[in-house]
Amino acid sequence: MVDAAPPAPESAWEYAPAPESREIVSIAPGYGLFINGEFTPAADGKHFTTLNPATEEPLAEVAEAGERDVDRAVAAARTAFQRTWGPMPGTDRAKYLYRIARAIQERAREFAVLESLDNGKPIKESRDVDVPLAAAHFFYYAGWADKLEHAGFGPQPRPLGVAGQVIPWNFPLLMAAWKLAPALAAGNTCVLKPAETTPLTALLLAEVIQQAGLPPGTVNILTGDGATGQALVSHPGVDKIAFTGSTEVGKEILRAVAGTGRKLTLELGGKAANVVFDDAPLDQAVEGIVNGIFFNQGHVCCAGSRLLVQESVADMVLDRLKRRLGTLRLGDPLDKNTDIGAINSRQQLDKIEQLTAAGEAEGAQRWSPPCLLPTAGYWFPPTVFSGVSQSHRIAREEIFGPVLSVLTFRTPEEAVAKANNTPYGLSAGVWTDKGSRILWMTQRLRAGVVWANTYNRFDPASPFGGYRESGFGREGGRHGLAAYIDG
Ligand code: TAP
Repeated sequence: MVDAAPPAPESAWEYAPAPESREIVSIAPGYGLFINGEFTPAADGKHFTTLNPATEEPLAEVAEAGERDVDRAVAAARTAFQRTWGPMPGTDRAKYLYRIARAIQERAREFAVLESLDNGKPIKESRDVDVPLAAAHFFYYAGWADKLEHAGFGPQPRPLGVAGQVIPWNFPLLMAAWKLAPALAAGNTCVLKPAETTPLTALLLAEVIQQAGLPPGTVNILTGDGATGQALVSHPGVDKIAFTGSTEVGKEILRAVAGTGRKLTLELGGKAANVVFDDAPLDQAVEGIVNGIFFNQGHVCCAGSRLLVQESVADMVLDRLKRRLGTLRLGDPLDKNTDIGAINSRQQLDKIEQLTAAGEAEGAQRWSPPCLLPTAGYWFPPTVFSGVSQSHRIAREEIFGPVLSVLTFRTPEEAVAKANNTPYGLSAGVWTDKGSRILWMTQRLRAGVVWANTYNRFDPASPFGGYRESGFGREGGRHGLAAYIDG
């Protein structure tokens, strides 16, 4: 009898480095604000540095907009609304939006590399998710621009005017597309404030907007920090405010806007339950759990950060999950084989470290696969907490990092009660073989989106948004237009 061949040494299975080239992107040493179709320095000359979070290498100096810049941008948007973009027929607005969509596709590699450099996310995600979805969003809303009277808002839907839009750092280009495309399709003009740590793809989008020949002032992009965002949302010349970010800041904005008659939509945080029943296809469910919480380092508002697994299969699911996590590759975001990239900022890393320390202190069991963290930059290993109870902070608070809290349940009623035991209500997942159980669960889960036997699926035609502390209003689909139409 011949002995079976010995298993290959582990090193034989290591992937060779497969770095995407940076050459496609030329980052300027400094960037101005994009106001009235031109790049211009901040009125008071202030600027800040944007870093590569994977290496802490400075990438560029970026202008920091103050109140005078907000005034200038809002005035430019008002003029464009009154004179060019607002009165323009929808068929013409559509042509500009199609141009933007095509230019994003043509420059897709450039956008993807720049996004990974500035944000820290793996290139395979920026290349296969962020950039194609951003282009798809512009294509989708370009299609609506000349059909608004058939969208269910009456025979002559009217835009609101100037939209002030503030976005976070987790999907910088995609969040810009979610905000700009429906607003422009409906005939509004925009002033957009990207997050302080990820301004570069919004500035590249400004170049695309110039390239597409949009009338000056239609889109204005103001880089800056929280104070810039605050100046924008409290500016009296803004008719509509659209904010995506933390619940804490969303509440502040809600208080500031109350009583002003200005329209507001808030897309805020989440603490989603991903519910796995014992009849689920477990290998598929494990992939869904991994995608649910480790995609984009867990910096996802709808991340499945609470795994609720039926007690009878909990050990088996946890074993398979750990085995799968052992195969994830953490490291250089520009490497095409990387699954887990860098944490976006020192501040976010501190928050993740603080909350995971609280998890251990409160008695949950922490586990991470063996995983070497790079010495420079901001990194956190994929982490699973088992033995979590509902009162633990890691089961209640949004961590916004690659950290999964595992809880168990025995009956569907208990699963629903635990899943809904959160102030948030953005998303949820259900894994089961039975269609009837999926319907039963989706009717009871208080979440804006419920995925069944899948997770983190996005489509521009599908509305997305939350309940309760996850905010209000919908982005995507026909519903996404409603936020930018008067009435
Ligand atoms: P925030 O700190 O709230 O920041 C979001 C944006 O608001 C940034 O551009 C920020 O500027 C700006 N900002 C800060 N303070 C402000 C103020 N007082 N007034 C106006 N703007 C202000 O959130 P974040 O940490 O960047 O993002 C993570 C959060 O966003 C998570 O809670 C996540 O769940 C949520 N999120 C939700 C969704 C949806 S669709 N629901 C999608 C993505 C993310 P700076 O960058 O300069 O601080």
